[in-house]
Amino acid sequence: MTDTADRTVFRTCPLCEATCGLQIEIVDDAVTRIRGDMADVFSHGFICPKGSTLKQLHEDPDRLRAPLVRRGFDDAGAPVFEEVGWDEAYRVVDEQLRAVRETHGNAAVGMYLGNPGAHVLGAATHTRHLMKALGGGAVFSASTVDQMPRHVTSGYLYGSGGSMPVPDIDRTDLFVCLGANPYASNGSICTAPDFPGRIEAVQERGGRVVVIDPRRSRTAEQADLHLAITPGTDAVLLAAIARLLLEGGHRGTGHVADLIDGLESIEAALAPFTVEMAAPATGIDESAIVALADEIAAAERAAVYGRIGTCAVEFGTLTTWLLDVIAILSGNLDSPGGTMFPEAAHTRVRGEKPGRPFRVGRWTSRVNGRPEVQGEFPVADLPDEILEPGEGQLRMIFTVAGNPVLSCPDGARMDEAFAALDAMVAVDIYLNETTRHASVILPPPGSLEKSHYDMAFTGLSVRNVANFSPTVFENDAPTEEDILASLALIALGFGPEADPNDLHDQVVAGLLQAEIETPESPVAGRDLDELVSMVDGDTGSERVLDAMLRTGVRGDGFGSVPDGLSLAKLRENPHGIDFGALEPRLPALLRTPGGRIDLFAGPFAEELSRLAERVAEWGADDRLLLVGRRHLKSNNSWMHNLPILVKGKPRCTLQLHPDDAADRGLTDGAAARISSRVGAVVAPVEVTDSVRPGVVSLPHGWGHDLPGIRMRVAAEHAGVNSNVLTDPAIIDPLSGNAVLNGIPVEVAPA
Ligand SMILES: Nc1nc2c(c(=O)[nH]1)N[C@H]1C(S)=C(S)[C@@H](COP(=O)(O)OP(=O)(O)OC[C@H]3O[C@@H](n4cnc5c(=O)[nH]c(N)nc54)[C@H](O)[C@@H]3O)O[C@H]1N2
Ligand SMILES: Nc1nc2c(c(=O)[nH]1)N[C@H]1C(S)=C(S)[C@@H](COP(=O)(O)OP(=O)(O)OC[C@H]3O[C@@H](n4cnc5c(=O)[nH]c(N)nc54)[C@H](O)[C@@H]3O)O[C@H]1N2
Ligand code: SF4
Ligand SMILES: [Mo]
Repeated sequence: MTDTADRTVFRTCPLCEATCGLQIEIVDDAVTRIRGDMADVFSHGFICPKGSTLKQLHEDPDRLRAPLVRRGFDDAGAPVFEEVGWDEAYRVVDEQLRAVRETHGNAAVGMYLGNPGAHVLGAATHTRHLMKALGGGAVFSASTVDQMPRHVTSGYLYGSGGSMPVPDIDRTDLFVCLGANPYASNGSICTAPDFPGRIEAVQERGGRVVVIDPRRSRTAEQADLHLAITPGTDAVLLAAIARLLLEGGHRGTGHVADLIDGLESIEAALAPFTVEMAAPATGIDESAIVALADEIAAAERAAVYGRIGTCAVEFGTLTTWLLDVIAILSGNLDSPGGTMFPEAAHTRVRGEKPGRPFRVGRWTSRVNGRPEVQGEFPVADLPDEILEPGEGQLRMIFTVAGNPVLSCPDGARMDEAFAALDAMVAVDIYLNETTRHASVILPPPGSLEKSHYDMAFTGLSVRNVANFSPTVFENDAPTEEDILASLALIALGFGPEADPNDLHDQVVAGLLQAEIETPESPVAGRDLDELVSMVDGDTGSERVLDAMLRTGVRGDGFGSVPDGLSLAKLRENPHGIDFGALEPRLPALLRTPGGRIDLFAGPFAEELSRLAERVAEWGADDRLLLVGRRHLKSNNSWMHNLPILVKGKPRCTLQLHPDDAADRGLTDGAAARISSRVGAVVAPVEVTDSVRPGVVSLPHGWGHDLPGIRMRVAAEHAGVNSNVLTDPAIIDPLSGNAVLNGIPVEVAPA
């Protein structure tokens, strides 16, 4: 603490998946300084330029602090909002929900859940209760513009969509990174604060880093080898590598090899994917493909990792499956330095237990007949579900921490759809491109006004760690979970005045009762009232967290496990607790019916055939292929209102290779019209050889020029919405994930 600070607090940054520890100094109830917490057990002082902006976010005059209710539209058609008290806001929600349900039924009320929901404790503990209370309507989330292929692959292979292997970056000798740029994103489905430092450490200890990306990203610049792949073709590359591994006699090693079924079919399924076929399809030389396969086979420990560029593509699930197949064949799954399964402290204690077969399509979507996946429909279909008339048409949507108008496919039609709703409730901190369509906006407290524990990312982390961040600035407004609980109680018919604490109490009791009834649980057979009376926490979600931690794999079992974990113990350790490097978890983790890993539990053989057929079509289209990119100072669509993050050169530019620019008569800075099957935008050109010829790149999350938003800084740095170009008709059929990369576009002078 500098001598002038009144107090210094430590907390985990909630903005991205890296979970960096922050040291925050406060004078007179204002943040004076934020820097990396040198004592944080995981991040050791690392911080990116966004970490310190929790101060600016907290102080942002545009951040909503009171509910807004729409009272009509002005002459220009922009919504007119009135600031109201919470009682009035809940009363309006109750009235509107009743009206929609009475006229159109429960199925007319849907939900969209956005990304920050995974970064907010109250949303992690309570969103599902709102979902259950709304009961019936279609659910959509940012998962189908992101990682749904990972869930589906894990569901088929390991019996649970939540069992996701992460690269053991700190112990690997070979890090192969496909379609991810951790120097900008700081990592995803791999929580590793200071990811760049961890990559450089691989090289410092004599290991190698290979990046496969159509762009020479910052991560690619750092790599020992960069292979500029044709967008959307990673599945072909990986299939060829898997085929080469099989040819070389690699069929897995150790405890995992003994668990694998389906090896006898895989050779035939991969037969079409010869190196000769893969090279022209991927744009990578035959010799480079063979060398990469050899390198993976020869490495003592190799971690082959893929992210957005491998998920948000037409063969996203197949690509993700192939990543795991390669890990299995090369003996790197569940093995130190390979890809491993983290174990969050709040994980339930259940022992080895076979499960039911993973299934999708238990119900299908109304308009396009798409299968449900993990209880959701593809968000690419959301506009159809709102705009197409008929029984079950969506008339009301609840959004929690989402901005689909900018973040999801066919942005223009998404916007049109939200405008067509009878009612919409947004739990959100800004009046933005999506929430401007809300009839009621309910703002949760800001990041420094709520406590924090990473429910999602402790389960995706390269070390097993836990940390808790108490609220920095107390206030009387409802917490995120209070809002979700109040909405759930309204949806259940208890009315707008119901006490959210009643729901919190029920959630805690329900969770503990399930533990009491589970023989393996550390609290099996205990008395419910006794346990409930012992639960600690100042808020609803803190109480749920304490109950989960104490009954979790490292828990104190409410007194039965000496030195075990609890919320109180996390409070005593403000820099976090490190439980060490990841440990092998197979077969105990498996929830497949036979307790084994069946490579063909899902329709992967059929999908390989479909891929082989599609490869023949590629190349016939000579349009440019659009991919995205992230910048360290952005966070999807919602942090462009902070001056410190948007100052400098405009970043929403179309990157175009010099050859492609010359062909089209485009020069640096010129305005280009980019058009796809579904839409067109105009953006300034940035001529650069960092993109492969034939590939153009435009970042997402921009387009803040829509009328009626209350984000004054963002509006001055509007940029264009790249998702106006995203075609909702093409999705990854196995997961419903949108295709955000490799979109065919025409580019011409504007
Ligand atoms: N600064 C910042 N950090 C973020 C975010 C942010 O918006 N800004 N968003 C967060 C979120 S929600 C997520 S999910 C993560 C995402 O984390 P990452 O996946 O690391 O995100 P990107 O930086 O978009 O990297 C994707 C890379 O894939 C490449 N690519 C595109 N198409 C293909 C392809 O077909 N094949 C291959 N091999 N590569 C391809 C792109 O050129 C790009 O470099 O980042 C998180 N962190
Ligand atoms: N073309 C293209 N499109 C993409 C991607 C891409 O790579 N390319 N990436 C995709 C990915 S990986 C993702 S995850 C999605 C993200 O999709 P979304 O989650 O729908 O979009 P965000 O831009 O993250 O918007 C987050 C919203 O949450 C609000 N918010 C912020 N903090 C809080 C909070 O504490 N509580 C609440 N209740 N609300 C809060 C913000 O105001 C904003 O409205 O975008 C996807 N879109
Ligand atoms: S890397 Fe992510 S978690 Fe770390 S300071 Fe930056 S935004 Fe926060
Ligand atoms: Mo994401």
